[in-house]
Amino acid sequence: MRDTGIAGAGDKRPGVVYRSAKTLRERWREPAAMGVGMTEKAYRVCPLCEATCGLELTLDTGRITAARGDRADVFSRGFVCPKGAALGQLDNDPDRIRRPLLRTATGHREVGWEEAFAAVEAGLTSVIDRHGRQAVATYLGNPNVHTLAGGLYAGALAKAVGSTQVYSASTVDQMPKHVSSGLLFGDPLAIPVPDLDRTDYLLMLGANPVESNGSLCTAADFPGKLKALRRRGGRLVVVDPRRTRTAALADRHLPIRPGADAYLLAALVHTLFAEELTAPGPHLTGAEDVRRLVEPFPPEAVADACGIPAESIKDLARELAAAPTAAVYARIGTSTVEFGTLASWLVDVLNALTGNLDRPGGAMFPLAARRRRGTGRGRGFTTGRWHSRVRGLPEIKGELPAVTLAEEITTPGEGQVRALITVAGNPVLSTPGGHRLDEALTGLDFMVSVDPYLNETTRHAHVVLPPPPPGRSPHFDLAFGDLAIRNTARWSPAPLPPEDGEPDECRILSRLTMIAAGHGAAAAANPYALDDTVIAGVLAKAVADPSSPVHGRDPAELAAALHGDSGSERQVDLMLRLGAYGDGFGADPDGLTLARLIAAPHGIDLGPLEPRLPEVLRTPSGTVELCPAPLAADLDRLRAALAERRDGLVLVGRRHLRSNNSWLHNLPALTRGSNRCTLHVHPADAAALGLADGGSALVSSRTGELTAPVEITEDVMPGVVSLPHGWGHDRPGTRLRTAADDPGVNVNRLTDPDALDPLSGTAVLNGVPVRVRPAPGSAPATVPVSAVEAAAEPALTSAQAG
Ligand SMILES: Nc1nc2c(c(=O)[nH]1)N[C@H]1C(S)=C(S)[C@@H](COP(=O)(O)OP(=O)(O)OC[C@H]3O[C@@H](n4cnc5c(=O)[nH]c(N)nc54)[C@H](O)[C@@H]3O)O[C@H]1N2
Ligand SMILES: Nc1nc2c(c(=O)[nH]1)N[C@H]1C(S)=C(S)[C@@H](COP(=O)(O)OP(=O)(O)OC[C@H]3O[C@@H](n4cnc5c(=O)[nH]c(N)nc54)[C@H](O)[C@@H]3O)O[C@H]1N2
Ligand code: SF4
Ligand SMILES: [Mo]
Repeated sequence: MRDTGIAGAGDKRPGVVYRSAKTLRERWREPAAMGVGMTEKAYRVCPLCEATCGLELTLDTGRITAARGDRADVFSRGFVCPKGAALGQLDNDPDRIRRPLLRTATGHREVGWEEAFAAVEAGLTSVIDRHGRQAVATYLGNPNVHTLAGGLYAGALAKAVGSTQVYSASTVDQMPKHVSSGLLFGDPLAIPVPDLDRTDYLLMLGANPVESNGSLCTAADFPGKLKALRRRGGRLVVVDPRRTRTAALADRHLPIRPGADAYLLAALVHTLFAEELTAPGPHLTGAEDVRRLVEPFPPEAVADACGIPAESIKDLARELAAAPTAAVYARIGTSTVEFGTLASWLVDVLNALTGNLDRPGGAMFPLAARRRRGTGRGRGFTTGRWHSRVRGLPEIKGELPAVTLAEEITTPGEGQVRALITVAGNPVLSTPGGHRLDEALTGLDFMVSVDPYLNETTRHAHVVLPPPPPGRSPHFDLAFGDLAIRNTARWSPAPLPPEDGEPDECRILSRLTMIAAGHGAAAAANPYALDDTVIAGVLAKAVADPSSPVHGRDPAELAAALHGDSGSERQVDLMLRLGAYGDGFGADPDGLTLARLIAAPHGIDLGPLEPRLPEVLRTPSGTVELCPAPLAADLDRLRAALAERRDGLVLVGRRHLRSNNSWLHNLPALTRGSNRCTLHVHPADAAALGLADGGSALVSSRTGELTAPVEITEDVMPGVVSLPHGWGHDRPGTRLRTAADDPGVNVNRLTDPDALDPLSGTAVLNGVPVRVRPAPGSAPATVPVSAVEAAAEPALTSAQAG
């Protein structure tokens, strides 16, 4: 057994009271005692997107029968979208897996939990014994940031496996922002967010929060906040190749050639310097170096690449500098591109140079309830501590790029991946070359997935461990407090009790972690051994830290004082009590504890964002290091690319309010109307290519091809076509009956696993060169798709009003 530092079975900590399952259950009304028609209300934060709306759930006979916005919620004040309103349908989806599945020659069959965990132990042990730990890869999908279990245990699981083969959805998403923040501020998690409620000017690039409800900027009712900004006389400028619903709300929409944001942003910085419009705040070094580095990017030099006139770029820079307060905010469309890290960095360079970094109305650092204030200095941030085996790609934040997973499985040799653990991920649909990964997964010796659906990825798993639905899971946002535009804290108890014998996801992941660490299934004897080890580790550090409110105290006594029926609850209590607003175990008797949060079902408001410089920094210099060497060097690549001709057709993505990546297509409430996997084409391109609205197009790229229905629309700029991701639900062996009715196609057949932003390992999902022509035999439709949709569109107003 490898020493992972995780306590063994039966190793209960002195002084900790382990309550029985019976006491746990007593916290809910016995479902049998609740007659039909007798309803109850419960409050739970929605786990479906980053907006983290508080929901008011109606419970009837042990089920969620309705969900609406909780008007008393301190953060979301009643906002809800159609996805949150469908939470009951998600909980009750008949296709949701309720018992563990074991793969057999004829398909998956249900087994008990003990048998499933024993199969996991046997499968992992067999691979590790034969090929070593390096042969086991872990892929952590997006919902891990939306579950308490993911936040508490997913990282521990990957560590316990003891392999560098760790992957996550971050490298098809926000990794460029982590790298840029790591280099600028010394902390990859220190991400400034636009102070939406107070800003006078918002420049938004590559984001469509009216559909996505916002990302790396947690704000419930993002659309309402954009409208409020304009009502109070502020301005909104949206940069996007598509005229999105967000762009429609803006004062100005600037269509940009996909992938060109780094040029635009560099030219804005150039203009600020050229016209002496900079006004940087304190705690900042490197501004002069930035001035020198952006010299090759005057607006005139980049206008063609961006498709935006030089004069418009200059005007934009002047407006930004003149606004009393302003924030630049950018998301997916600037992140999953060739120059994603450069663009992410230049966004904050603009915020800093205009004096808007860390001031009210600008771009500010949230202070989550679980965080402590920092010291203002640290070791900084590095990448490339190790490299991927096949392609030699650098490690970033402990991970390898998701684009390389398939070849790590299929390429023979020392260290070849033979086993895979997936938690809350569907990389077959969500990563470039997903069809190759689909094929690669068939060659694994062992695969286990923690997931409630048998989908395109999990259908390959030898064991599927299904977590209970949101209605039966407690919730605390461990991730989004760091990104929220207002500091709040909310604890959601599980609205409904677990089904008999069903472990919650915290138990599933902690047990998987123990098994991966080599403790064997016997570790189940003490379900909270992992929590106790984590708690003991945190307390040992805290009591030794002179700046901690518990400095010098007895860790065993502190552990015994923690509140909670489960290890996960005690971990949250610990974070809250040691956090910036915490009671410090008595040091501040009015401070935050889990017990206080439980007593406040609509949450506790901790106030608007406050300036945090320099305390938030962890750079060696103790300043915002505006011009980090890796970014300075990458500007050469940007300059070289400026000389390239780029006039072919390119593909971008899009999101729909009623989708959520790959996994909500099975809910009837969300899949009607305009939520369809169609190829958006501008009328001029359609005419040139001979495409008809409602007909089919054959779309091909360097790596694959597919056929998709055509939707002609002026909402996409000429030269650009758009397909949403997360579709392609036509694979055998899945159990997604509603989704299979209208499966769509997997756009990630077209995206290229070889194309990535080198600084962050992030895939290029936008600006993908494609060829498009009418599909052979495609008969042009007589009725335009848009007309069919207008007729079928369900009314959303009641669900959205909250
Ligand atoms: N072409 C293209 N590709 C993209 C994108 C794009 O814009 N364009 N966007 C990218 C982005 S931003 C992201 S985040 C990724 C997402 O990539 P992934 O995270 O790989 O995929 P998801 O579709 O989010 O899959 C989520 C999985 O979690 C499961 N799940 C849901 N709830 C729970 C739960 O409570 N517990 C557990 N254990 N599992 C749960 C679902 O059943 C599903 O299998 O896709 C990326 N892929
Ligand atoms: N309804 C819904 N909500 C979601 C999700 C979902 O799938 N559906 N997914 C969630 C996840 S995991 C995430 S990460 C967030 C993402 O949240 P957002 O970043 O807001 O995502 P999108 O709505 O895809 O908006 C990206 C925009 O970038 C534009 N774009 C594409 N290429 C470029 C480019 O080169 N430059 C510029 N300037 N723009 C470009 C696209 O046209 C699109 O409008 O949404 C989350 N919320
Ligand atoms: S915007 Fe919708 S999906 Fe997102 S948290 Fe709110 S209700 Fe849930
Ligand atoms: Mo994402």
